[in-house]
Amino acid sequence: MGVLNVTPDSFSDGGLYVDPGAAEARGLELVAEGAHVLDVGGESTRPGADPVPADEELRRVLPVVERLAVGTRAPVSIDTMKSEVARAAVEAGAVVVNDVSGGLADPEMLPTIAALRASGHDVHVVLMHRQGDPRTMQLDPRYHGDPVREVCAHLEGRARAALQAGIPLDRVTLDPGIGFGKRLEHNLSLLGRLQEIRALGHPLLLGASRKSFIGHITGAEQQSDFLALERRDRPADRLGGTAACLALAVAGGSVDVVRVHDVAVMREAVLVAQAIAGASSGA
Ligand code: HH2
Repeated sequence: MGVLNVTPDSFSDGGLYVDPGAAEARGLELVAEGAHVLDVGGESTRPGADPVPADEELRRVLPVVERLAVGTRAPVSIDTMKSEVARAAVEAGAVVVNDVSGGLADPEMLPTIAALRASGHDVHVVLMHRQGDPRTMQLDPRYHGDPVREVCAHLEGRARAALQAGIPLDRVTLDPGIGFGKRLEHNLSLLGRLQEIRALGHPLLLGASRKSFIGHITGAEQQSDFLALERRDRPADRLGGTAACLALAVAGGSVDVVRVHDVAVMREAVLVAQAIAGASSGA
């Protein structure tokens, strides 16, 4: 899944694709690099981000969804927490709704997806775990016990809510929400135990691309000498860390979709990891 943020303020690519023509060109580039799905988002969810009104989000994403739905064979996903945006995007050609609030931010989200499905749109939904909202989620994230078990229990509940709203379980993908209300140790536990979340029986999506926990591990943020300034920790430079996460997750057989900004490089990482895992399992 290639990331296409049509926002002025996303943490790693904000402002690059606000013009619909530039966004369309980037979408086509991501597909050429090997993306199977394009995830279009009009509201940043980075820590500290302010919410965007629905009319502004629609103004950003709709022209891009419309263009890509006709301009490429890759399915288009809409990254939104608002049912109004999800509905308009699906009517414009999107076939996946990626909701980082797991359907909780807007009580109409799951019923809207069910209604769209009933009217003939075979919409899939991605339900992600997060704790808190973007403005506050990284201030002091805590889990009462085992964070992985808490995330599993939460996601199981969200999948049940989707089913109750009328969305079949085979159309629900789950996501542990790396970086959303999680400290480094929480992210690492989740990344190391993805198979426990995958055991819930749903496809699993992983969004680790360029995220700040990578910079925390590599230590670039703490270095203060001149060279470190040259090598400062910029999100677009977290390629090696992103590739390591993806390779381990894919080789462990526990993820089905990886959401990435750097499709060509991550495609290589995934293919090599899969080949090694396949050879060592005799497949
Ligand atoms: N992460 C981001 C946005 N959407 N969706 C899912 N399912 N999983 C994720 O981990 C996820 C997501 C944050 O990354 P990005 O879109 O690059 O940044 P921003 O939210 O600042 O636009």
